[in-house]
Amino acid sequence: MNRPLATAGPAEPERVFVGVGANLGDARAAVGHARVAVGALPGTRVVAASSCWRTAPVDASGPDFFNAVLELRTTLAPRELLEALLAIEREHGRERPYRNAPRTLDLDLLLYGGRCIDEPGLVVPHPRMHLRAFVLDPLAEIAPGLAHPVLGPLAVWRERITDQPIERLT
Ligand code: PH2
Ligand code: MG
Ligand code: MG
Repeated sequence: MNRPLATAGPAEPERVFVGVGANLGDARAAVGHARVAVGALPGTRVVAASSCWRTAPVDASGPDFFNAVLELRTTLAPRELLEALLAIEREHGRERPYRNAPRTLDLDLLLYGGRCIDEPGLVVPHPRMHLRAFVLDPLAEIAPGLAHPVLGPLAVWRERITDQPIERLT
């Protein structure tokens, strides 16, 4: 009997959200380039992109960040998509000298449909997404009313955050 490969993607495209961040080099340009690069991945379309937001570092040092969120439809499996995002980061010169170091580009898999995944190197939903205004505000722009598959409506989590300066750029 033919069994599907463990790496096989979904037959129908999944609704996926990816967080984009950068605070090193031409960080604002990198956020725009990321949208193009993600949209060029096989089996993948960017169906919505938030504004670019300027945000103060959270649990990190260095310059302010530029952040955005992309909504995709993709037939890439979660692990395939993760590897592809890491490859785009590397193409943008991403280095990891220490945890939360300033970076030329960070692409985080936030939500993959309603799935919960907890594997080495691949945790979805992103474990801190509900605690970060730099994720929740861009996400609410393109997907108002969205609920986390375990933690519920994300707007409720956003209301609890009062100490993370963030500004939408036009
Ligand atoms: N990413 C982090 C840690 N802190 N702070 C802001 N403002 N934006 C980020 O993208 C960010 C952060 C870890 O990836
Ligand atoms: Mg990150
Ligand atoms: Mg990351």
